[in-house]
Order: sequence, then structure tokens, then C-alpha cells
Amino acid sequence: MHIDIITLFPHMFQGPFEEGILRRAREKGLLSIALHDLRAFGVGKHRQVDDVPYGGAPGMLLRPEPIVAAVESILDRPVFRGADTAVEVETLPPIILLTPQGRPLTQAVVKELARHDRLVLICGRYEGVDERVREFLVTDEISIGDYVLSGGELAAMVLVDAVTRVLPGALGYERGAEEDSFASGLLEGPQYTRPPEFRGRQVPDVLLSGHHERIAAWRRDQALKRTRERRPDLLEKRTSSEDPSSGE
Ligand code: 6GU
Repeated sequence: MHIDIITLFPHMFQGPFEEGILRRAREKGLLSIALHDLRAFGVGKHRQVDDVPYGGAPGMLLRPEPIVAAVESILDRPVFRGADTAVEVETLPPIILLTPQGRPLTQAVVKELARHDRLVLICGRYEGVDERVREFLVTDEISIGDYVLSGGELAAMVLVDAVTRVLPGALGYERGAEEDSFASGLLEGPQYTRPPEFRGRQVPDVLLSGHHERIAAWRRDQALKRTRERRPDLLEKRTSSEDPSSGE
């Protein structure tokens, strides 16, 4: 998986991509990330990337030319669907704008993105981007939740982390991602490690029993209970075929 990230703040990405699973995925060659400074594609002597909204409104908008120039330079082909340009959208990697107006990022979306061998991420900034970028350049818009961030950078890091975790071989053990919350449509139940007793609090007996079937049944029960208590909306979304309590 190769991910190109277009941003006004490339330095923001340095810490998160150099630790843990992301670092290992890059070292193993499963993931490569190229950061592209939007400023380098700015207009004129001052490399301008933003301007005031037509019609008057507070704040600044990202202009279309730097963003389009960045994507066309990265992909080395025309990508803007201008009035007189034909673009074969089918042969493009997803060109994704991170914006609170996008479709919500879910584990299903993460898996869908992970099937591509390349992604281009555009981090929105300021009060937004010129509408022609959404209409004629990007192929997808994604949000990471119903709250406002100062820009798409943190959202892009979240997306890259989530996508990397589902790349085959990224975790170093193979069942993890499947058992994570949301992969099954359920929250994970409680987990314990050593010591078996801590300040008078015991690990549940069943987990120490060595009885694999009983342990699996207990975990399913606990996951269902936790999901019912905390995220009943997830249970409603599941199909009955996924429900481990059906058919028992
Ligand atoms: Cl992708 N961008 C911004 N600016 N805010 C957000 C977001 C994205 N997702 C949730 N809030």
C-alpha cells in the first residue's frame, strides 16, 4: 500500500508514522507514505494556497489550483475533470478529501480502502476547500466523526493507522484485527493478564480453567453484554448471520 498525503503541515505526521505498527509496516515494505507540502504548489511568488470566499463569509478557503497541481504532479497525469478534459476515473487510485462533511469512517470503509494498492489523501484546512475540488477532483470524502478538527491532518493519521492494521502481515500475529472491536460488529469484552490476583481482585475463574469452549462462550456473552450496555446501535446494525447468539 502506498499512501500520498497532501498537507500544509507535513511535520505534523512525523511522530505518529515512526512508532509501533506503522513503523513496522513501513520497515516490512507493506506500507509506504509520501508527504507532499501543498505550499510547494501554491500560486505566485508567495505560493498562495488560500483566499477569501466569494460572496463574503468569515475565514479562508483552499484554492483549487494548488490541490489539483499537487495531485497531477503525484499521479503524473491529468485528474481534474474540467469542461474540456476527459479523465478515466476508473484507472485512478481513490483521491480522498478528509472533511467533516465526508462519509463516516467505519471498519467496513477501512477494509474497502485497504483493498487498493494506492491512496491519495488531501487534508482540508481552514474553513474548507473550493467546491470545484470536491466536484471535479476528489473521488471520495471521509470524516472521522461528528466533531470539528482544525484540519484533515489528524483525520488522515487516523485513517492511515486503521488501514495499516488490516493489511495482511502488519500486526505480527494474525487473529488480532478480526477480534478487534467492530470487525465482528461487537465491542470486545473484558480481558485480563497477570497477576491472577491484584489487591484482592481476582481474574474470573473461567479464564484460568483451561476449558477452551467455556472460555469462548464466556467471551461471546461478555462481548454481547458490553455491546448491549454501551452501543446498542451496533447490535441493531448486525445481520442475524453474524450474531453468535443466533442458532444456539
Ligand atoms: Cl476529516 N476534518 C476536519 N477538519 N474535522 C473533522 C474531520 C475531518 N472528521 C471529523 N472532524
